[in-house]
Amino acid sequence: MSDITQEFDVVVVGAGVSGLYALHHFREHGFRVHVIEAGDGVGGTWYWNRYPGARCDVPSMEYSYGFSPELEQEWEWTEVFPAQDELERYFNHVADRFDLRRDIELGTRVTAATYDDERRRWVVDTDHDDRYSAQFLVMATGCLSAPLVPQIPGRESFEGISLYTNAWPADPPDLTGKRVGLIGTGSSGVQATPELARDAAELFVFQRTPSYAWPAGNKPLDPDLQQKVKSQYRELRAGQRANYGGVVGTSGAIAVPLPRDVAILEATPEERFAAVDELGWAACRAWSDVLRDTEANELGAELYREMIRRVIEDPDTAEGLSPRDLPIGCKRPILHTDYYETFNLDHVHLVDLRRGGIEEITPTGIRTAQGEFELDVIVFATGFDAMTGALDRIDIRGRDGLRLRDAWSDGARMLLGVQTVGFPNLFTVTGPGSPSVLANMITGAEQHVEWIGALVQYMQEHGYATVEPTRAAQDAWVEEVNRVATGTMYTAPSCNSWYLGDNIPGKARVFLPYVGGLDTYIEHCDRVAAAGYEGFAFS
Ligand code: N01
Repeated sequence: MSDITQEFDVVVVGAGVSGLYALHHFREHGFRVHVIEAGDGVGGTWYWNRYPGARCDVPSMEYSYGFSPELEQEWEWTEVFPAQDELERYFNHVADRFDLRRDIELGTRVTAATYDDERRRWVVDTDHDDRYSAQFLVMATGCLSAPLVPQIPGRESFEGISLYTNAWPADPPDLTGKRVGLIGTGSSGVQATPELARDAAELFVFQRTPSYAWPAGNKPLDPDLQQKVKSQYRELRAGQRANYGGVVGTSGAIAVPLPRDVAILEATPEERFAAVDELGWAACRAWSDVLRDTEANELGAELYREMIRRVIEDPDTAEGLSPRDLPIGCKRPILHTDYYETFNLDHVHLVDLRRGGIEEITPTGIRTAQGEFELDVIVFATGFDAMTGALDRIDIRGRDGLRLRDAWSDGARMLLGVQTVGFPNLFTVTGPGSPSVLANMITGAEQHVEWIGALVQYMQEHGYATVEPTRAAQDAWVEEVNRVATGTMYTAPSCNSWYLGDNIPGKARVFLPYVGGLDTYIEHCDRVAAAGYEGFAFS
């Protein structure tokens, strides 16, 4: 191996939500920490995904760090659901406030990480030809950070402007008066649609699978409410960790209320449609059985489609936007502002690809089986190689040269989403097998970083140099992750999603996040720690 440029205690990969806190936390505990970040700025998701309309679906007062009461008090949020620019400012403020920048290397990509068994340290290579060594490697690489570029024939032949929601330029081109095509109607495409429609002369939304999306009800944050929440932050933070999704529901911001204690299978058609009159978009989920039973789910979906028919003026467009053959709850609910209403504008057109798919991208637009669309701009909102993609793209080699990619060829296997067998002292924050994308990411990331920090401290106290899971404990946790996912709509046969790796050709179909709830997950973690990190082997 060539020469090591610098030695650290901890190398952290990524300066997003998790990486920033990992740096702060480990540094506070006396470690020499170095963070490597591919972007030219901090904030991770909120640095890259700066497409128009990008907004968080967790209330701002909850989608914020809880580790510093001073930070909580001094930062002023402006909206119930924070937009990308506000979040980017927040993470930059955190970086300055806690003097984090001096240990962050921006604009640098980690290319490889190799475990040196003799020295019991990780060797980390970057695309700047640096080679660092560290006892601990923390992969704070994010769950949705490896962009998926769709393999549509002719993509590179397009002579207009190609834009990607997950790598939106800081200085974007003016779309005023342009003919814009948007491919993808997941969260990113749904959020971007109304904003793109604002500027474009014509907007064509190419939809392969319609989404289930609910109005966010976003609004300016009431200053009195902000003060009230600030006075109760300790209880709020405790409540988040004792909550299934890590969201207590401040600011009146519950767009998708919890179900009532009534089964839709027992309701008459009149009662079902009366719920639409009363609850609008929330009606479809307002029943105790909709997320548990596929027949009930289909009745709920019909109420959702009824809302589409009520909002969308053109019946053909309404039918095109209507999800069929996939259950409500197959993915985390999408929150939007005016998505459906946008399709009532004369210059906005749905291209329902179920009626004829994309055949190729040409120099002048998109050719589908339904005809050709002349475009000046194509926006790709086509998603990510989720959960494992960012790790896969680094050549990670553990004990005996084992490649992480090979170890996970049949699906990611981790203990509690923090460690995997064969990769000592390598930790992931919100990795596969943790609640991650199914809960408040900041709450989850803080809990993970603190739990990993306590584990490392335990090692120091006991004179251990390395830690990794036992195979038996890892297998048992993977089984538990599968057990709680079975029977949910997330794993219904008709649900194809990135949670299962379905969007990546050849990726093993394995449900990646832990769906048992952040609260239950934290109980598991606490139990393991209290039992001397049961299931982890030290040397
Ligand atoms: O990506 P996606 P995303 N031809 O994978 C379509 C989080 N997030 O960036 O469904 C045509 O969900 C694809 O079609 P299909 C959130 O967790 C949160 O939107 O595969 N279409 C789909 O419609 C979310 O789940 C927020 O049939 C193609 C779309 O592209 C996750 O990020 C905001 C195609 C991809 O949807 C990912 O969301 C944004 C092709 N070749 C993101 N390839 C918040 O609100 C793909 N598609 C917090």
